Formats: sequence, structure tokens, C-alpha cells
Amino acid sequence: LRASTAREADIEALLMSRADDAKARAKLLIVDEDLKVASRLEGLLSKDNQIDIVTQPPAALISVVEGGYDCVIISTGLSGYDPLRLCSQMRAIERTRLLPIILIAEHGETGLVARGLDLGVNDYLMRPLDRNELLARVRTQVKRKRYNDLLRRSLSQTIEMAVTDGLTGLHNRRYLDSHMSMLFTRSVSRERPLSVLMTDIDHFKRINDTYGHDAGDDVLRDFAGRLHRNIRGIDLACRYGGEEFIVVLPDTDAHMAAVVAERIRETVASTPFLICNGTASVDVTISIGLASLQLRDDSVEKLFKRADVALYEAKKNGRNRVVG
Ligand code: GH3
Ligand code: MG
Ligand code: MG
Ligand code: MG
Repeated sequence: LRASTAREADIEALLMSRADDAKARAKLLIVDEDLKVASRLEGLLSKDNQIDIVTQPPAALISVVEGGYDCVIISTGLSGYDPLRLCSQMRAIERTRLLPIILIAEHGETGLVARGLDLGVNDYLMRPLDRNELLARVRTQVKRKRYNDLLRRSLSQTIEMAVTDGLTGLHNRRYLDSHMSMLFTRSVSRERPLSVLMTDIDHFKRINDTYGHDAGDDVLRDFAGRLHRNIRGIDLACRYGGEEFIVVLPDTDAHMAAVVAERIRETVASTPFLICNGTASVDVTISIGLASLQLRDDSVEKLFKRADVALYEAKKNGRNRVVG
């Protein structure tokens, strides 16, 4: 636990410094009905930032969503339009949910500011504006946004790596194990079919022994690609172990699954695999054990067990075939 906390601190420090030396000018949007007032604000900010102005508050939402801004600065003095409406709209839309908002209020508008903060406004200033304070508050929000963006990107990369097989790019066993019970339960409760293909490369050891381990890796990568190209987006392909792959086919009965399995088998058997940087090629075949959800199945394990038995049959009966 201590090691992982230390690692998090490292990542945080790295992100902080990267967010900090993001020297790129910040892109700001000023929302103010009065072009003269907006231009004066622009004058205060334009040295460090790239600035757009919108004077039609209803149109601002579109600019905000499309514009790729680092911070939005909204004036409260909008006649006939509640500036906080734009704030709550921005908070309701996924793409602008975390975009910093700074409210520029008139002197004494404390009630409005308080409501704004409730709605998710990040910071505010009251007129008359102090240039240094304005710049500092904008800079703080931009820095915070960049830091959050980096953190989120690095987090999703970490998660992605944890559920991806490094060699083939397919999902790994951990991902399958964590998703399979959900897919299983959903199919059972909706009374929808579900099929699994347990796939194993035939005599894979010979490929390694004859051409070397790197050639074996080439075959695994190529096979993963062929597998991926022959299934739908909602199907789940995963490298389960060394040269064993599992494909989960939601909403697919045994008949359809057999068609898919046969197509995959054929795709492998019909075209030799290039190895050693394309200087050689090798014939590869696979065996597939197929199992489909049955009424009496009460666990994922039973379903997998049947696929495993079918795969064993396919091997025993001569390989390069689908059984199930
Ligand atoms: P069968 O037709 O019965 O499946 O025979 P096989 O040779 O494919 O089966 P076996 O399970 O005996 O051999 C699998 C081999 O896969 C053994 C192992 O060294 C190799 N292997 C496992 N993971 C990797 C990998 O990541 N890269 C390479 N190149 N080989 C691997
Ligand atoms: Mg084996
Ligand atoms: Mg094998
Ligand atoms: Mg095997």
C-alpha cells in the first residue's frame, strides 16, 4: 500500500510540473452582452491568453461546447438573460462539465455569486476589477484544468493497460473475468442467447521450436488481428493464456456461433502467417470449442467447462475444427 501511495505522489508531482510548464497560451471565452465591456476585459487578459468574445449568451453554449476553451469568463450584467443559466447548462453537458467558469459580478451581487458557486462556478471577481487578481485567478483555473486533464488521461491509460493484453492488444483474462458474470447474468435475465468460443492454436509449440519465440509472437499478433476482424463490436475477444483465446458472443445462439467459429477457423487455415519480418511464412490452424447458454446453466464456470470439453474433443478428433 505504501509503495502505491508513493507512486501516486510521483505521478502527481510529474503531472503538476507538466501542467505548470504547459506554456501554450490559454484559450479563453468571454461572455458579455456589451462588446465595449468585453473588449476592456480582453485588454486585461490578452497578453497571456488567446481570447474569443460572445455577446449573445444563448449562442455561448455552442461556442463553449465546440471551442476547446481552457476557461470561460461570464459577466453577470446580462439584460434579460440569467447568466447562471449558462453555468447550469454547461454543468449538465458532459463535454463542459469540468470546464472552469469564472463569474464577473457587479459590486455587491453577493446573492448571485453564492447561487453561482452552488451551481458549480469555480471562482468569481467583483467589479471594479484588479488586473493582477484577474490574471492570477484565470491562471489558477487554467492550471487546475490542465492538471485534471492530464490526470484523467493518465488514469484512463492505466486502466486501459490493466485490462489489455500487451502482446496482442486484445482484452486480457482479468478483463474477461470481471465482465463475464455481467454478460452471463444479463443474458440469463433477458432470456437472450449467449455463446463462447474457446480457441487454441494447434501445435503452437512446434512454431516456437522451429522458428523461435519471436515468430511465435508474430503468429499470436496476426491471429489476434484476424480474430478481431471477424467478430462484431459487441463481441468480446480476449487472450486467456499463452495461445488460448476466448470469444464471447452476446445475443448469439449455437447455430450462429458455429458460423462465426467456422469463419474464424477458415480465416486462419486459408492464409499462411508471415513471420520473421515477412521473410518466411507458416501454415497455422486452430481448434475451437463452442458452448452456448442453456437453461440449466447456473454459472459461468459450467458454460466455460462445456467449451473446454468441446475444445478437447476438437483436438482429439484431429484439430483444425470446430466442435460444439
Ligand atoms: P495443441 O495443439 O495441443 O494445443 O499443442 P500446442 O503445442 O499448441 O500446445 P501446448 O499447450 O503444449 O503449447 C503451447 C505453447 O505456447 C507452449 C508455450 O511455450 C507457448 N507460449 C505460451 N505463451 C506464449 C507467448 O506469449 N509467446 C510465444 N511465442 N509462445 C508462447
Ligand atoms: Mg495445449
Ligand atoms: Mg495449442
Ligand atoms: Mg494451449
